[in-house]
Amino acid sequence: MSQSVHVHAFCDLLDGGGVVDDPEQIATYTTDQRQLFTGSTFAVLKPATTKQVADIVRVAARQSIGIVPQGGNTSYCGGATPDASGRQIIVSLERMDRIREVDPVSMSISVDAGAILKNVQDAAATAGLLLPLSLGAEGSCRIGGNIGTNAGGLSVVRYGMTRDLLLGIEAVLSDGTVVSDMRKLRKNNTGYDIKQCFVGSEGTLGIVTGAVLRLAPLPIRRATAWLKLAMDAPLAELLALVRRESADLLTTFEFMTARSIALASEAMTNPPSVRAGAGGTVLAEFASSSRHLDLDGLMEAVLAEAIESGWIEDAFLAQSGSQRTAMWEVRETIPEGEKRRNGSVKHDISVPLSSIQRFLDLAGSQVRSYDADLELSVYGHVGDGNLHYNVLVPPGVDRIAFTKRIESGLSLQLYDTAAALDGTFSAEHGVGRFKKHLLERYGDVGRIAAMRRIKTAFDPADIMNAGAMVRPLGKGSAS
Ligand code: FAD
Ligand code: 2HG
Ligand code: ZN
Repeated sequence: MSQSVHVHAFCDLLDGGGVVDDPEQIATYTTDQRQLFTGSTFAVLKPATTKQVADIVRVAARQSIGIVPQGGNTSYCGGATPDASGRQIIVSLERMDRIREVDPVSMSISVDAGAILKNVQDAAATAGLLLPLSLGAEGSCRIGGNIGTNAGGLSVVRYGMTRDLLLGIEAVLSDGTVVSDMRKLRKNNTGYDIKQCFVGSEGTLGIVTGAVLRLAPLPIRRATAWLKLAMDAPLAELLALVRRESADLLTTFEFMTARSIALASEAMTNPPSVRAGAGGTVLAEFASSSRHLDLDGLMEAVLAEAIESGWIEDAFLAQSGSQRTAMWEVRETIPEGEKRRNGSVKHDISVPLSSIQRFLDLAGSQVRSYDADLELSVYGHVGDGNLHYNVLVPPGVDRIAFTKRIESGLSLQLYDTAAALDGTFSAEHGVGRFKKHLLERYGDVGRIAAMRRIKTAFDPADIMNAGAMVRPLGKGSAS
């Protein structure tokens, strides 16, 4: 069947604006966030209802057309990008962006999967509640994509990943069946927890169309501090001290090296004058919904103890909202700083907290012996054992060729080190198309077999995001 016949079949299902087949408009959807790969498609479909999603899936399945679900296209592993065959359509959820309900008593929010994360945060805040999922891309990523990648971000140390916030789901399976489980229940032991199958599934099992998310009391007080670390400060011990002595009011514990801070500062119009210590910096924040807690006093006491222990050289407590914003801006501008310099080869690793220091030591030696001229930007959510151990692409060098060279050499050494320390090659960014070989290299054989069985059960014909993460049984190797 010709492509124009396919397009007509979808036009019959969707109203005007629901089918994009103009090549120029399509182009904005077919390149991945890091601009490492451009795929091909004959149409981007933008359903407005769950029924339209189900209709699309039925037509696509009948005609053996693959589907790539897309949210904000901010993910880092190429999972939202179609392959080069031209036989996959993109289903963008961007028109399904309604906040369906905020329930302040149950402390939950029900949304369409295409809702932008920031809009969901704002809707919760209007009701005096917090959606405790926060990441640099929150102005453009969408809830379906957050579920698809099990997004982490900046407050996982207190509230967990997307997985921990998901109460209910609505999703369309590969034959058009709608799973309707938009429940607010904290407790519901009535069989397999189907919603969790979709978390981190990267569009390979079905299309998420709605979600119910857990909310928390909205913090009204925060204490934000910039900790200048002493050389070789023991990060895990420092974190344990801060958590214990703050009665676990810690919401953020972000590590940044001086190089990452300098990159962010170069990209900022008004960079703050704060500097890193000899061992880097930790941005730590306490948050509380109570008017009765003196968070600044608590932070000062904790910092004094950390200075006493010799783990930090000095610390600054933000004295105003604008000082706090400036500290946060440094952290959140690091990815942009890397991009402006010519990008980075990203290593989103995590190891058990007890091995963070060991990873930093071993990885540092590996980089030095691989090429002493390489520059690093190392930072991340160290409170969760997650580091962005990024190798900077030298200015003037071909970014894609450099990325390929590093990824086929040094990257594997770094991932081997993470694996030897019982860690992972992808802490929060997923597998997508770019890290499939790593799943095969490091994944437990039994776990991959179980993943393939799940994929086969949900999507035997491999309609849903074929080529990303994992294949069904009977379709060659795991990926
Ligand atoms: P997309 O990129 O559109 O899709 C991601 C995957 O989910 C794809 O496989 C896609 O097929 C699938 N998918 C999308 N929508 C659906 C759906 N409705 N149903 C089923 N599958 C679907 N990530 C973090 O975890 N932590 C961070 O701190 C973080 N910071 C970032 C900072 C910046 C500046 C940028 C650019 C990215 C950052 N990311 C971070 C990565 C990215 O924002 C997250 O992975 C995010 O969850 C992706 O959401 P999205 O809507 O853009 O998804
Ligand atoms: C962050 O923590 C994101 O800012 C981006 O996960 C990480 O760009 C990166 O390497
Ligand atoms: Zn991150």
